[in-house]
Amino acid sequence: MITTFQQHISLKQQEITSEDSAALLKLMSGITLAAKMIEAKIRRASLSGLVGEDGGVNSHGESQQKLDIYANDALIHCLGMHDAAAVLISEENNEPIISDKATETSKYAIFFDPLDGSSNIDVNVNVGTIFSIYRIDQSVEEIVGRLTLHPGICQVAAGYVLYGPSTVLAYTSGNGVHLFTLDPTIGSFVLSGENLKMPNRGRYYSCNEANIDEFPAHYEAYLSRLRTSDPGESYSSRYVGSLVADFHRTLLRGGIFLYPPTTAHPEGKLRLLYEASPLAFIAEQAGGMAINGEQSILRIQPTSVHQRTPLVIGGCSEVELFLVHASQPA
Ligand code: AHM
Ligand code: MG
Repeated sequence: MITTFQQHISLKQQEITSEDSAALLKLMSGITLAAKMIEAKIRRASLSGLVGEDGGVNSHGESQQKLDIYANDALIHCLGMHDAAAVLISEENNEPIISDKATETSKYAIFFDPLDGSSNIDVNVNVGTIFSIYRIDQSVEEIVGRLTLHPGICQVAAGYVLYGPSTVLAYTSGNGVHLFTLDPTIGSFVLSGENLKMPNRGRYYSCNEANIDEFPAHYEAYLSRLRTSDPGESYSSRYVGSLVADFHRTLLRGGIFLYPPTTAHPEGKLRLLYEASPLAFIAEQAGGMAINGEQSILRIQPTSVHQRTPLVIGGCSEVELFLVHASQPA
């Protein structure tokens, strides 16, 4: 018989504190409902006028697609239906949003990238939703003053939804990584993989090599070594340009994904709190590693909600090999 996502979280309740488990059930029910709404809109986007830009810009000055706006509204609505969320932090909003139903007992901050992979939205290529949940110890008034940020190691749960040929949800609350596939015939995310393990080594490296002249020298040298690996250990490249899709392949097949600093983005392009950290939590729970080129992503103390970071993530041996090459003179 099947196990749904909600059943799986309930069954795992004894592994986390009861307070966290009750709140996580509410939060995850909000996220899965929003994911199903987003999934349905993506499937029909080109038939219902939901393609193209909306005309607005997001917190990074990037133009917003209509589906970015829809996905953001869906998540804010669905996460705001319960009192578990105190504050919502989205890529699409400059400032943290106090949840509609927040009370003094609301103890969670949810960071999310509503629809990751903007350049792929209009061309029917995989996109995703990334989320990260923290327990916070601030009143609503204090949050309005300034939300206290914690390193990724403090995440209570994290995951992503990948809208691909099938829609899958990967999730961790610190007890392994579990995978659920949306069964459209019953409208539920159904367990399709438990305790996933990222292969230590893989055959693929994944990065936007069009930017290679802008990468720091040690990234160039490392990529050059991958390209000239011995036969039998040689790599192929794969790059979708949607972080969720590139990471999902890396989780299942192994290998390494890199988004180095570039001239255009000297701090890296990806966002620490709602892109790199949740995927780092998943990677580490699956036996992989994630660094900013030097230190563990999960140990970085954030200084702002939309902070960017370089990202090197993948199988343990792959990331360790990167570190060895990075420490050698070019
Ligand atoms: P987005 O959140 O606006 O979609 O930007 C993040 C995306 C990632 O999904 C992907 O890894 C990266 O940007 C691709 O960037 P580039 O086109 O520079 O390779
Ligand atoms: Mg993104």
